[in-house]
Amino acid sequence: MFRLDGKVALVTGASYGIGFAIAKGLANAGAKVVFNDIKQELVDKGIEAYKAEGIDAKGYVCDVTDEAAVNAMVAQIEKEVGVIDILVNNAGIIKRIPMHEMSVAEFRQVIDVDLNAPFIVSKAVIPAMIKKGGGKIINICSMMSELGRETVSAYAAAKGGLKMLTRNICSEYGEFNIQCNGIGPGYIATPQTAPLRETQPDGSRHPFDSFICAKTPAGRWLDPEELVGPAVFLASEASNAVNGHILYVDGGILAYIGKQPK
Ligand code: NAP
Ligand code: GCO
Repeated sequence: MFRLDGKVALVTGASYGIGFAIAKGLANAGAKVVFNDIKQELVDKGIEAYKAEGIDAKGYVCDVTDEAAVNAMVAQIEKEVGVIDILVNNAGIIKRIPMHEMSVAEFRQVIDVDLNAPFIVSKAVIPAMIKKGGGKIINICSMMSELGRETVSAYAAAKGGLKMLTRNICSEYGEFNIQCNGIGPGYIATPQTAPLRETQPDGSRHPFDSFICAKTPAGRWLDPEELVGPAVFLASEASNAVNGHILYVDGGILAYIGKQPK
């Protein structure tokens, strides 16, 4: 029941990072994977990276905030590959700026990519999923779907909204056998979090690096590959009775008060 043979899976923003790891995992479970990125050079690099893993993925250049481009990409995928059975809304950005210093334009940009885009892409794939008799939508949420922290006001607002968009798609389309769930990763070692792990000029660890390890029971950053099992589960028929759920893959961060400083 964890196999995805015969299914078409679209993972947005999946040239690298979490999206790439999840797409690879879905492919290894049998899915035909398609992905998009903003830049052709990244799509090309992504295709090479998938090929190096023995995966024949199809890549499309598309900015997920551009509704016309998304609709055109989905139509092209349906024509060239098939109806999208599994959508992973992964593409996302973050801006780490104190709220009182963040411009409205910067706030809007994060909301656009992290919240409006999952709406746009989900809206584009749902009609064909209904016609086909069902589908799976997986939204990549965050610790910030539950918690706030300094400098990430736009991101937390977007990811909190994405949690509720997930629940609303579940509510509105469950009757059409569409399951919409979220994955809430903890702190994952990817380019997005690289600035939080940089070695300091004096050779010490970034303060945030030490902080997150103290907040994670296992005392470490998580790897993108550790999201693959949860993603395959939520993409497969094994989760047909799971709907509107945010599966936190955080190593226990949300359950833990944090390690007492020595
Ligand atoms: P990442 O390394 O920054 O990768 C993000 C991907 O999204 C990139 O391929 C990026 O492409 C693409 N993207 C950004 N804006 C796009 C747009 N408008 N249209 C199409 N593609 C776009 O981030 P990540 O760490 O893999 O994170 C992936 C997702 O997981 C995000 O939603 C993030 O919020 C979420 N997340 C990350 C963590 C973590 O600790 N890393 C934890 C929880 C949740 P470009 O390079 O062309 O911009
Ligand atoms: C940050 C991090 C986090 C992670 C992730 C945690 O600056 O706090 O980037 O936001 O990306 O979302 O779940």
